[in-house]
Amino acid sequence: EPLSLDGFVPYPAETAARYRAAGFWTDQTLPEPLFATVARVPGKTAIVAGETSLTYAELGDRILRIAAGLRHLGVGRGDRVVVHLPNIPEFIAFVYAFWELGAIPVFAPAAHRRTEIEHFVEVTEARVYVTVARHDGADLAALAAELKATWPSLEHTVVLDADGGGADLDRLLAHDPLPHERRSLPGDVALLQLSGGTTGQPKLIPHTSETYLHSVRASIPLCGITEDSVQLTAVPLCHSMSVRSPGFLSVLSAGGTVVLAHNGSPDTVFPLIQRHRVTQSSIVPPLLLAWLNSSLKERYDLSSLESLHVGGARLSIEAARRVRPELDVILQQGFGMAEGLVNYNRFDVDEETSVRCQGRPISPGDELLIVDDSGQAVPPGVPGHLLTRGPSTIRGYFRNPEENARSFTPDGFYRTGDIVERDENGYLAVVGRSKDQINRGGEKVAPEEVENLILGHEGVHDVSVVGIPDAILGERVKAFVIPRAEADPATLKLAAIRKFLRDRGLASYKLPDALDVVAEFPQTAVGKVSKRLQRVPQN
Ligand code: J2J
Repeated sequence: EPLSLDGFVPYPAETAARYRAAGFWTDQTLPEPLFATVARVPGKTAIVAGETSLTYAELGDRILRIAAGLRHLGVGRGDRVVVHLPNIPEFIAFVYAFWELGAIPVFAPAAHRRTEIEHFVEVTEARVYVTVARHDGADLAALAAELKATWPSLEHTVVLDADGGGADLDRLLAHDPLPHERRSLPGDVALLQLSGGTTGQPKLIPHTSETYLHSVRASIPLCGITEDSVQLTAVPLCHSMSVRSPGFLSVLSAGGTVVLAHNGSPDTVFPLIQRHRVTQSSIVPPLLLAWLNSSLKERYDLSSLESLHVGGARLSIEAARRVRPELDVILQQGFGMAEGLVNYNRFDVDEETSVRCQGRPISPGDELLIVDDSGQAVPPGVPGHLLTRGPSTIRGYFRNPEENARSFTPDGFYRTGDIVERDENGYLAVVGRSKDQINRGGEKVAPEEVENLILGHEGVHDVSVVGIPDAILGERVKAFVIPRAEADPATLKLAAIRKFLRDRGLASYKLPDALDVVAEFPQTAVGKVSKRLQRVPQN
């Protein structure tokens, strides 16, 4: 009866039994908390986006109509589908419709382009691709047509208007709603999220209803989510922070309201906070800085805001200190990862902990190891590599045995690649990183992926991509290029390389922000490229 899906690394049977006995994993599938809310408070507002607003009854009806339409197309339990949508209500409606059917959505960031999406379709053998006709200047309708013509598994594409809606949606909504019932099991893989990425291609993270809802249930009280919560979603909906930390899954199960914004800039979100009396938002540090530094702060009534969850990248202590005096809200730092583990500062921590630390695990089932280079546990106050295992954390990436051998220990601990320091009370501070990854304001860039594409340029002999310090983003992307002797220098300018990568269908946040053409790379003692030296600002 459990779904068998090749490429999913299961939990050992005795571990699964223990998580169920402890109540970490419950007998619930992802759509069930939402439909309980629909039954409880049908007339309450579930989602607001622009001038659109949906009550719980309307949202439930839409989900079940879309589900009926998708089932008519043959979509069912275990089918992989790619959801590639910006922050519009259809994102939420479609993922719930797929969950209702037991299908497995891949949460593809709207910023992704052909290179990334094609990889997801290929690896997952996706049967459906849902997108908008245009996004940020890109013709995604054309991409949908191209993918459908190229990949035999891809039977259906659903192309919405840029702001949602359109004929493809109307066709689905014309169906009578399916009855809401269980069509999958709590232990089935229910979604595939993207890992931050350190390798040539983005890795897929398989969560079940059990692993995911455990994180949701723990987040609700720790983030103060109730029926009165009005949550603003200003970072991409596909991000863990928007889905489950505490995210729309928490708010919709509590009976609150989710307000969607296309971006997080003050001129977009401050009017929304004032108008909808927003109480909570989960944001990345660059957005927080923009809010703190905006003169619009005084022009809008932001007094409804109670707490801000800030995570995804390092927040400076100086910025953290400004939050309470300047915005009059509780700053709740968090340190999570799509692979599973989430840490939050509790609301009642002292001021120093709230600005210096990024939280402690949200589940008593989370196991943390903090070790030195030789694998020995380090005492409190000493930085070490963080490894973790627990009821929300995966045991392996989807269909990626080579990466799993590197990223997971034989007894199932995930090597986070983060260097952390734990204090006497168990609170963590993220102090560094051992993985080759760039954290561009919370958006993760795998240097290897960008390097591989640049190596395809005819004028390039070798390339190294690193993160360099940036006052707002924390880091930005820099490429060092060694040209071929015969290369035309004009083709190696920053703008030319960015266009080259864009033409290859790479998401724009991964494009180099800076580029140096050099004769050679600095070397380490053992003759490898020293990315550490390349990160040092040149002037
Ligand atoms: C420094 N680095 C941080 C922080 C994340 C919930 C769920 C997921 C994420 C997330 C999240 C950091 N300071 N406060 O933030 O609150 C870096 C680490 C980590 C990686 C995971 C949340 N918070 N990071 O960010 O899968 O390097 O998930 O391993 O996108 O982000 O990135 P991601």
